[in-house]
Amino acid sequence: MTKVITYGTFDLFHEGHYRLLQRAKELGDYLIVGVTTEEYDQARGKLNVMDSLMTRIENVKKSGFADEVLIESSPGQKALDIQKYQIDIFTVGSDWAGQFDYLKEYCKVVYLERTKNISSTMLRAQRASICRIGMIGTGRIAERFIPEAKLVSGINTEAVYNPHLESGRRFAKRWEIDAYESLEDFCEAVDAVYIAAPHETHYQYIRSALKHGKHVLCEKPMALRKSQAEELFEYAKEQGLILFEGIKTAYCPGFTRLLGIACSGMIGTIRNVEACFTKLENPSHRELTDERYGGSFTELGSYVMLPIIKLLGSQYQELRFECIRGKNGLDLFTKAFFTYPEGMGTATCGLGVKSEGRLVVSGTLGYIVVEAPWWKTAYFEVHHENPQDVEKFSERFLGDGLRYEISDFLSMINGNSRSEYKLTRGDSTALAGVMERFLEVEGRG
Ligand code: C2G
Repeated sequence: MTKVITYGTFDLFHEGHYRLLQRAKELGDYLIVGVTTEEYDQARGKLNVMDSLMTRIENVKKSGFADEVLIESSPGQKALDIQKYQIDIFTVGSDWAGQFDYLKEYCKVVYLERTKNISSTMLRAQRASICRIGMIGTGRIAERFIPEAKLVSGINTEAVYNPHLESGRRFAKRWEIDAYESLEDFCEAVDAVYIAAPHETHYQYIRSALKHGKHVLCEKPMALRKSQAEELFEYAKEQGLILFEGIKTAYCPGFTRLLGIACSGMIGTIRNVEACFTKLENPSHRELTDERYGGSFTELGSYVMLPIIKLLGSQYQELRFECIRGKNGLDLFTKAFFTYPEGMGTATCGLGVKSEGRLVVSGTLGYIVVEAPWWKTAYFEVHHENPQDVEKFSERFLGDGLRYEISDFLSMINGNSRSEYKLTRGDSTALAGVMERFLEVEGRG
């Protein structure tokens, strides 16, 4: 008797799950299915699981393919189960291709092609449908999006669009999704759009997606003019659609906890916020060659401005910039100075100069210090006058961190507005206004 085993969350049970179990059973005579526990999903960073473990087990059983169901509650369990149950074949969908090759030591490993275009037919009875998301852009950040989106239950990446059709086709083949040659067809195939294209194309792509009635998650900087940001948010509101700016720091648990503590009075009144983020970039990359929209501030400014805008607001009295520029005039290292009635902020970023990436929030009773990579906040300290009096805080930050913004984006789409406060339309509009000012001052407006 050939024994087969597979594992999954099986949340919001859909065709992809059904077909996986069907083909898994066909691989042998006896199929064991491991269903993940809430705790294990938490630990491996799978977010937004809607159905309880019992519901997910029931749905697997109802499929009729499982001869036995067990629960998966820890990372090392697969190898132990395979030995304990004398398994011949381990199988899982091809979105995991290569990631379970270590199990070849114990049994045959088979990756079954994942199912594309999950419709909601099987989900009619479910209280939440699967959100089909498409990506505009196929660059480095786009490459990071798909593995992160896979760990957010309830969302399926189905499509990609790139005006350079060959790039789109190559990306689609690599990630087993569909490439579209027209933006219209692309929009028709999805419920929401993730924009990871060059900065200056964001405005048009957001407008097109909203016009097609699609929710939008757009990489930062979402807009390079305040009026554009205001117009886009207004248009999204009129259409009853969600428009999110993707600054992953804003949605990560550690950063939101830091903001809560900073505003709790624990460090008194906030007087100064200093954030620094530098990343030495290859001089041949777009960030340092695009003389209109390249440079440090358009690339990293959204991150280093975020804590200032979130903690001191957008009603600054003065704003000025100091830059070190390269031969082509692009800013290699930039400081933005914000002056408020009772506080100040300094946002420092650089692609051509390396510095200590630190965030310091200073108050009348103490200060918060976050070492690099503070933009992926996982640990921070609260210091007071007495150097012995230090409080330490840590929050998990998993993977590339895009899953947090994707999870919040999805919950907003599903009508749960509890995440809105993390990055409001006011925040994004203020950030666009600073970008606009910077480009004006640089003569690139
Ligand atoms: N699947 C698929 N097609 C889809 C979606 C999922 O074939 N459109 C497959 C997955 O590859 C997996 C199974 O269905 O083999 C269950 O998917 P999930 O519930 O998303 O489980 P996952 O998070 O992929 O966990 O330890 C758990 C395993 O690592 C799989």
